[in-house]
Amino acid sequence: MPFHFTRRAAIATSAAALLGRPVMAQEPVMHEVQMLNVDPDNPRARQVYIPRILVAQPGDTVKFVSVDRGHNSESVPEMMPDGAENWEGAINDDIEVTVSVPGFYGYKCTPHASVGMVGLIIVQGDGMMDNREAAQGVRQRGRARQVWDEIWEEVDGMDLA
Ligand SMILES: [Cu+2]
Repeated sequence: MPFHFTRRAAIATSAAALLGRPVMAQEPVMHEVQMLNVDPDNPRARQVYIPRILVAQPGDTVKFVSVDRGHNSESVPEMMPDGAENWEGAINDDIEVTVSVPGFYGYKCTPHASVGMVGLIIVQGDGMMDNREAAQGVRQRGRARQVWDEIWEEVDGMDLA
């Protein structure tokens, strides 16, 4: 029924215009996070995720790529939004994680968390800030504490709205 289709489309268009958003939902994106022994831009930084802060949209996939051996990605349950699924990759495995719940996702390399191999995924959308404080409030150990301080400071400077 072309008439109904057109009318519905027109309503959707005006609603989207009111919200200041594009009419069509964004296509899901595949992001990559590299697991590395050395940061290519800073040889003094060892055991790193690049990028260590990633901004994604609900429905996107994050692929952790085992560029160097000996690493994995494991979500930190206390640093996950309510309702989001935890993950635990095996050492040396590339894994793909689809993120659907807005919020802050903290993760770590199981063998290297204590030397600061940690990272953050921020999924934008309604409720994004709900676990922001809880994630930052998690007690960190060793070098991870310093890295998380740097991460949260960087997050504070980001325009995430
Ligand atoms: Cu590692």
